This record gives sequence, structure tokens and C-alpha cells, in this order.
Amino acid sequence: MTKTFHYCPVITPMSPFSKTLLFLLLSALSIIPTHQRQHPHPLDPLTPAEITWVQAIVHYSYPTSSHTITFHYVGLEEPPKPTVLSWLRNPFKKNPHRQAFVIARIDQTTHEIIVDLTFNQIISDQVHDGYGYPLFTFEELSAAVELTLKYGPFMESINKRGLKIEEVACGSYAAEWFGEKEMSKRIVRVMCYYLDGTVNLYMRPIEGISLIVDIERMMIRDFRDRSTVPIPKADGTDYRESMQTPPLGPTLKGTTVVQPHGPNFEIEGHKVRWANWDFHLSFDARAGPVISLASIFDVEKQKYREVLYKGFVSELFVPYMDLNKEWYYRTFFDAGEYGYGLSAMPLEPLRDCPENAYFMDAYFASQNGMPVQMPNIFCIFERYSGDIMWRHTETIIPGNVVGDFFFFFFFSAVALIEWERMFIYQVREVRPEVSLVVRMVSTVGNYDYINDWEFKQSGSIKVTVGLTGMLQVRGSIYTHKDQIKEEVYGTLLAENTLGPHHDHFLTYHLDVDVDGYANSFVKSKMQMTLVNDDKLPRKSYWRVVSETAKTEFDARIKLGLEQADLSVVNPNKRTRTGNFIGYRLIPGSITSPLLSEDDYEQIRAAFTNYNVWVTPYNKSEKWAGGLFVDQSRGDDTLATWSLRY
Ligand SMILES: *[C@@H]1O[C@H](CO)[C@@H](O)[C@H](O)[C@H]1NC(C)=O
Ligand SMILES: [Cu+2]
Repeated sequence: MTKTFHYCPVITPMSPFSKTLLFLLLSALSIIPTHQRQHPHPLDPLTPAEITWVQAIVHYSYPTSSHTITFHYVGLEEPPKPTVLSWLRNPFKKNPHRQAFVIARIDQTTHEIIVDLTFNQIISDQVHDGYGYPLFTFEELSAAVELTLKYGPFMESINKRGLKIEEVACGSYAAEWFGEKEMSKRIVRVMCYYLDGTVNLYMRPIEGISLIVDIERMMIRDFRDRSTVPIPKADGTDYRESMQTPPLGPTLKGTTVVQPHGPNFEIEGHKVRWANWDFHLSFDARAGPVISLASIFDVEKQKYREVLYKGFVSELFVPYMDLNKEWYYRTFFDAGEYGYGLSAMPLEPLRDCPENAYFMDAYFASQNGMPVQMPNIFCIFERYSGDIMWRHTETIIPGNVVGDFFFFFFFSAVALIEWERMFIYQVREVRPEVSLVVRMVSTVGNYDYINDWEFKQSGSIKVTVGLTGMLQVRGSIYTHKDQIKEEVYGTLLAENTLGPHHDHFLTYHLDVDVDGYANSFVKSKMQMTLVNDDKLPRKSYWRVVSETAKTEFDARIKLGLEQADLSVVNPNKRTRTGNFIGYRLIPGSITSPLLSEDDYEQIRAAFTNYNVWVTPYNKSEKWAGGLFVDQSRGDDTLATWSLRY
């Protein structure tokens, strides 16, 4: 569970320097590349130098000599959308100020700070006194584990089980909220696993222990050891190829991707141009990849047309269904608690991404506010996997000898000749499916989420998430299904190993701007219609009835209940024949929560109550589960925002 990152070679400013002095110092050392200093794209993520600079400015107001301060989020404070749009229309205009949004814990209170990097000062500093706490930092998550491994009663429990403490590995997990009235301190629960002969620690949970760590004061707040169930065996759990006996199967001959003339994309800083697409790719500690300003080139009009202002993963809800004392709380919010971007791992060339991939690094701020480099966090590549984008063969054009086709069946020797003749008269047109993929893999504990944004020449954007990695399993006394006479909340997967039922809900924030800013959301229902006309040969048909959502309330959709097409249209732009110009939202497999709406985790995850929500643009409504998710109480979610009108 260790993350290896390389600290980048930036200088550590020491407060209290004068702000101007510091700025000069940084520029003099040319840490900010010249082109970026002059013209960063307004949506570029903060550079390492900017992150360092943000830290210095915050420290200037809150010197560490008299304050305890930890940085929980440092990211770009995006200019408001109208500012970005007007900047786009007039690129000669001065760039908007670079600003950073900081969430810090200062003397045990949560601050939301906006730092202006042009004015070199804090321009807004608000104390958050509502519910919920910011993202955990790696430092506090690992400090809680260290504390646990040295805690006397815990060590005793390990001894009592006949285990070796040096083979124990632990992780820290959000404690969530289950209706407590009092405001809880910032805490985590620690769960431990046993290695001893495997690296697949998730398959060897040490059950029965509950341990709560106060991460503000870094002390154990509660410890219980209830029972012991056997730890599943290590045999056969190691996933490393070298440990597989027997091997996984025949080794395949290698596959390569060859692009003798080089890639078809151009990357300039964070701008990506490929085929007919143009977009901006940024990194956010919480969201991971952020796609902005995606537009598509219209060959007829000879200009780019807007499609997507912004898209990113807004929240990820993972509730487990196991109600045991050590399990019931596992209802994680992977983006808002741990950071979908923070949990990203370097991609391995030739395995995570093909040979023709381009890799991009990212930066985040550690707990002390210093930038940390995350190498190879995104890869961008052209995908051709032998699929067809579009095709047609035409056989009924006059002059074509379709009839000869039948010879094929009756006189195959003759037919071979006829078959060839047929091709001559056919019209056949095929276009291969080549697309552009932007990939990030986020490893949140046991799971690895493969997050892809795929841009297609047909004009569509496809988002996919592949779930891989390890299951989170529970140790159990059972070795065969027939022994089980109680509710075990899952499936017995192996001896002493239960796989508890759970879900993964990924919520995407998609700010769609089709052909401009003003868009409407249209639901087109396919409606069965009865015919009451004897002169017509049919009794029924279906037709399309379209409704434009008027309020946020109207636009809440549960997919699968009715046959409907969802689209975002620009009501001010029409095609030559008068149809609205729009984009369809095509769902993949449909799922919905099976928890009661008044259950605590579901109140906090009320954004999963519907599959689609539509809200007007509001710069501060980015996170479906709210800005402060750890121990949140559901008062700042997509569900509450949608009740406003
Ligand atoms: C924007 O969102 C915030 C947070 O939900 C809310 O307080 C504010 O009223 C919203 N603004 C508008 C104009 O709806
Ligand atoms: Cu899962």
C-alpha cells in the first residue's frame, strides 16, 4: 500500500520571505518554463512551481511557527465558464488570473482558500463549519497504520492469533456516518491483513478487530477484538506471474502496434488534437482526468464546433452489504474521501498502454503543500483493434449479377468464378474504427479502476471504466456452501473466504455545450400508439414524443423504466432541414441502488437515486456527493441541489 513518487526538484521557500522576493527568486531560477509563465492555458493544472508558490503564500498568512497546517487539496481554481468562453473567442485578450483552490486544515478547522497567483495573495479564506471533512492525505492514512502496528493491545491480538507482526499490513479507511448526532472528530478505521507467503494481502483479512484512529491527534480512540475466524490460506493467492503454478496458460506470441508514419495526434502542453477532435486534458487530485473544451472539426463549415465544456468523474460510491460489526461501515466514497486522481498509479508502458502511447505526468500537493510528481499518470494512444466503424456492400445496383449468387450453393466449382464476377459489380465501402484513448488507472486500495475517455471519428465520446485488481473479501469459518445456515452477505469464494455483495457507482459530471453555451435536455419517449382506423392495415406502431426538461426536478431520470432517448440539444441551432442539433447520451448497462432512501449511506449518496440529473451551470457544484465527503450527512449533494427549483 505504499506509493512511490518522486519529489520534484523545486526549492522550498521559507516563510516569512517577502512575497515579491519569493516570486523573483522563483523566476530567476526559471522554474516556471518561460512559455508557461507567459501563456498558460487557463485550464492547465497547477505547475509544480505554482503549487510551491501557493504553499508559500498560505504559509505567509499562517506561519507554521504559530499554526498547524495540513494541505488536503490544492488545485486550479478555474476561471468561471463565461470568462473561459470569452477568452477562447478572443485569444489576444489577457489570460485570466491564475488562481488556486486550497482546502487546508489550519489549527483543527477546515479552510477553503483561494490564492491568486497574479496578485500573490489570498483573496478568499472561509472556514467550513458545516458537516464533512476534506480528502484524507497519504501522510495521515499511513500514520494511522504505523500507530496501529505499534499499539500494544493490537500487537497482543496478533500474538493471540499466532501471527507474526512483521507480516501484518494495514490500510486506513473512512469511518463514514451512521446517524450520529454529535460532530465526530476526523477519524479513520484501520483494517489489517496477513501477508506470510503472499503479496495478495486482500485475500487474507484479519477479522474480528475494530480499530479507530483519531487522525487529528494521531491517537487510537477505540480498539475492540471480538472474535477470531481463520485467515484464508496464502496458497494460490499470489497474482505475480512468476508465482503462478501451473502457469496461466500458453504464452502468446507478442503483438505490436506499428505506426510507421508516427501518431496522428499533436500534443501541446495539455492540448490534444487528433483527427477531427480538439480538447484539453488536465489532472485533478480528486477527479483524475478532466477533459475540457472538446470540440469537433466541421469540414463543411471549416471550423471547430463545441461539444463538451468539461467532463470528469465526480464521485464514486462503493457500498458493501455486509452488516457485521467490522464491515457495516464500508460504504466508501472513493473520489471525495481518497481522491480518484490521488490514487492514480504510474502506467506501465507496453502493458497498461500500447507501444504507440504518449505518457503525461501529473502533480499533486502533499500534506505539507509541496508538489509531488506522479510520473506516467495518463497515456494517450490511438486504438485500432480491428473493429469496423462503418461499412456497406451494395448488391442491387442495376447491372449487378445478384442472381449468380445462387450458383454458389448448387455448383460450387462454377460458383467460384461467379462469386468473383459478383465482386466486380458490387460497391463495397468499409471504414475501420480508429479512435483516440486517454487513460488513467486509479488504484483505490484493493481495486484498480481503468478509466478511459475514447474519442471517435464518428463524433462520439465514450467513457468506460474497467474494474480490476482484488476483491475485498471477508474471512469466514466456512469451507463449503452447504455449511452456511445464516446470512453471510455474499458468496463463499474459496475456503474461509467470503466475497461480500457490493456496488460501484461512478458518477460523471458532463457539462455538455453542443454548438454553444445554451443547451436543453430533451427526453424522447418511444410510445406505443394504437390505430383506430379500419382503412389502415396495422393496429399499432410506435412514435416519438419529445419533452424538454423545464426544471431540474423534471430532468431526473431513472433509466430502464421506459424506452427513451436522452439528448442534449441546442435549441437555437438547427440543421438545414430544421432539426435541432444535439448529442445523444447513450447509457451502457443500467444499474440503480438497492438501499432504502433513508439509509444513512444512501442519504449521503443520494446522487445515485437517479441515473441522470441535469442542473444549470454552477461553478461550485462539481462534486455529486458534496465538497466535503468524509463523514458528510447528505446536505450538499446533487439530490439537494436538484430540489432547489
Ligand atoms: C451554486 O451552488 C451553490 C452550492 O450548491 C449554492 O449555494 C448557490 O446558491 C448556487 N448558485 C446559484 C445561482 O444557483
Ligand atoms: Cu467490486
